[in-house]
Amino acid sequence: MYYLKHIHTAAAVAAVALGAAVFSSPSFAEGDAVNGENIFRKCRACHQIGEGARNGVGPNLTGVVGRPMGSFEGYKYATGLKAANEAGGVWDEEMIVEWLASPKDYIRSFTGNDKARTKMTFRLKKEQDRRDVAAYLATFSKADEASMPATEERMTHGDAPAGDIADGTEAKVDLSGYERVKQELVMPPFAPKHEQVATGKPKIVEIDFTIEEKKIQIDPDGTEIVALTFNGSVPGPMIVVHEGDYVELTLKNPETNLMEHNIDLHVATGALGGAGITTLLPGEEALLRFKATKPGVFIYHCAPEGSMTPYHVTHGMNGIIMVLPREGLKDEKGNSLSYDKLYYITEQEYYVPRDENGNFKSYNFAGEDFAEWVDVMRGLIPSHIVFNGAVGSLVGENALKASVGETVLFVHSQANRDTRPHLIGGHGDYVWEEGSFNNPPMKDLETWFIRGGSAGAALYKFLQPGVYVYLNHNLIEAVELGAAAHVVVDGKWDNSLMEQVYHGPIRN
Ligand code: HEC
Ligand SMILES: [Cu+2]
Repeated sequence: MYYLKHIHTAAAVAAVALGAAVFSSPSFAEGDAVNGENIFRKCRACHQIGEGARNGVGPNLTGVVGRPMGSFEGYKYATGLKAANEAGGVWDEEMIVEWLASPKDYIRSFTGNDKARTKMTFRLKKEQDRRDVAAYLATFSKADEASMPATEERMTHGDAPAGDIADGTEAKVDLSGYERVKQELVMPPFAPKHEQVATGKPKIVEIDFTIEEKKIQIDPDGTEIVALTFNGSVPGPMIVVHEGDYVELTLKNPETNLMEHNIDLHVATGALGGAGITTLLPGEEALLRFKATKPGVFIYHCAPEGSMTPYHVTHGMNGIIMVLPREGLKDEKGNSLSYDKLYYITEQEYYVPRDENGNFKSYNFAGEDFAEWVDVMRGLIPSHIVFNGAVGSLVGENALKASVGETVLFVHSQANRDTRPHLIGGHGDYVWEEGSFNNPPMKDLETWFIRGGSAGAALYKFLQPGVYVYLNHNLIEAVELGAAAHVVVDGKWDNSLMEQVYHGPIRN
């Protein structure tokens, strides 16, 4: 067999050299593994194959020809391949040729279920390409390596068994007394309209999130990534509710997307913060209701499974929900605190892969950078560390604004790494470093610490006009990588706080 394949390959090479006329007939006799290797480059965005291959967006394809469908250990298949597996389906070359024409149609006709779903949306139009790539896959299925041992996969959020959620015996919640309100979400760095002190009884607050996979520019040099976003922005919109409210979050993953997504809200209790019951394939929607029981600022983020979790978070899928105490914010003695403005800053890092010349690479669809991004990510050296999605997103025209005498609440998160906000020329008058409004705020801080995977809040009353820099006081991360914003403050200068008494040549 190996010998024959060799001959075939040599013939193909010769044919190509002769102008490929031989292959223009539509007989599609046999796939050409050499050409198939070329075509497999299109699959590499999502699949690895051969020695040391891991699961990526799609399962490890080593040994897939002759392997039961939907069976690679550690990979979470969608319903279609799971059903095919239970039905005893085993991949052969011919089946893969058909699968690649349209995975969705194939799996629906294979299982006889027109609701069966697959996560693979990619198609190969040309039949010869499909035959060639199937032949290439078959070269990894020699008898002795037909079943490769599964690579060890770490367990994170989305992997855990969603087990005991709702078996139908639990008491129904009585929501009859609750008023419903829809929150009009706004783009960061702004917060939606809200009361600081709640009036009336707890409500049901409806939130609509649509997941968008889209290209965004992340620095002034034109570097782009295919970001993964809640509602199209990095970070996702800020949600604001009060303690005791219910949040009803509708999460949509449109058919036009390529990847699976969900949401884990650190404020929510149970089911992996909601991730366990909101995982959505393209074309699906979920409605999650949870009670906001703890006042504070909390992050939310996407958490699909394994390496996908940090991959999605570092592609933009994170944001903040603020749960205000019903009576509003309080100082350490229980006196009320309020703010004139709220700015919502989410810090996040990117790990953009580089080409052989050291330039940032660009990609065209969600997930295409998966394998390379994960490699950079594992080195723990971000290419960018930014506020609100891009280097310079909060400077110049988009600088934050305030006036002397105004009190501003800065809400800041980092879903993945530690950070240390600092306001150059100002302070944190009241700081809830760990984000919980049930704890008394710390007072008069120079720099505060936001732990990776959390949000914090700092209240400051501006006393002098001018341009303030609000940054991550790891100055390398701020100046070299991007984590800095400007606050432009107008008003009258106060000489009692500071005065330039002299500036000029040295006087003796
Ligand atoms: C954009 C990502 C993506 C691309 C590109 C892609 N696939 Fe897939 N593939 C997937 C995903 C995701 C699955 C798992 C599908 C599921 O669970 O429904 C999958 C499943 C498969 C399976 C079934 C494996 C099994 O264990 O049952 C085969 C075979 C396959 N792909 C072959 C290919 C080939 C060959 C190419 C290139 C021509 C390709 N795929 C391109 C994402 C992709
Ligand atoms: Cu996601």
